Amino acid sequence: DPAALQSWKDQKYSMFIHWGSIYSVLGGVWKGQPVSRGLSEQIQAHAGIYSDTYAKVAKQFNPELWNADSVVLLAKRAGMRSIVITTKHHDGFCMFKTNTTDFNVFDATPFKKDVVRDLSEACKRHGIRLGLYFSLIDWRFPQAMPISSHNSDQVTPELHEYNKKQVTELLSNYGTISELWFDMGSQSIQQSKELRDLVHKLQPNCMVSSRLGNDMGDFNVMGDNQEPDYIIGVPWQSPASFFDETWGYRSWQKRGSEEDKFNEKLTSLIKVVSRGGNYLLNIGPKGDGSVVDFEKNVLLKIGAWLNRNAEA
Ligand code: FUL
Repeated sequence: DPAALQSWKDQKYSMFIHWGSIYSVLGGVWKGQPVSRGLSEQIQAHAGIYSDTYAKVAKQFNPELWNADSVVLLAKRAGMRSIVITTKHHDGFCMFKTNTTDFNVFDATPFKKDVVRDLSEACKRHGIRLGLYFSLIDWRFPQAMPISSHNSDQVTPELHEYNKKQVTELLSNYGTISELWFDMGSQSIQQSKELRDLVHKLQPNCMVSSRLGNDMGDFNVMGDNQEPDYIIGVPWQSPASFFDETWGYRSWQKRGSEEDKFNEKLTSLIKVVSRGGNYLLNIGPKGDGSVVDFEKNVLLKIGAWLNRNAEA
């Protein structure tokens, strides 16, 4: 639908949130040691953690500092027009209440809340759109390929059916969803087509990311932290992390100066938006639900700059 596409393009600048009940609690540390290999949201693969051991960490997840309203207000103050949150990352842990598995934030943590519901309601209250990240890889699923760090496992027929059930829940239970941010798994043409059709059947205006594979997306996602040097014709997006090394919270990340990061990210934002893209800038909240101060401060600086330079 051209109107849906245009309003997606008009967003220009959005917040990405990588938050998981297990990897955000670990924060890039395993057995007291920093895990420097790989992205921290993928610590299970990079530190070689067995599934049952990994799953137990969910018992520690009780984020008393999580406040969906203040996250949404931060996005708004930063000048962002939508939020995309991880509903399920490669570790397979669901940040929503699902009938498909107990490996979810409602059933497997002391928090006992549906994070996607919580955020969707806050988004509605404050009038900002919500999109959902959904990994097509699932290291937890019994018939999936074993855990690997290369991120391109073949999606088995069983996993595909399971993913479809979860996508159906996500597009039925949380109101209007602006984009379904599928992340890479190796899908057959038929699998990609079925997922795309399912999304459009449930929510015709929901935009599908190109990482669904087989050219079935409604918009093109660049590589992580990649910004094209030229103007491209199709709707596109640059997903950006604060630091190349991670999207999920990493407690020992060296962050440097907020001013430098502000300049770097503002430059990227301008470059992407002036070329017609959507800049999707990530935050990685901690396991206790709080937003990292460094990230918050940089976002607020960008928001203040945008306000000062807004068209009259
Ligand atoms: C990648 C994932 O493998 C990363 O963990 C992260 O979610 C990034 C946005 O997309 O493909």
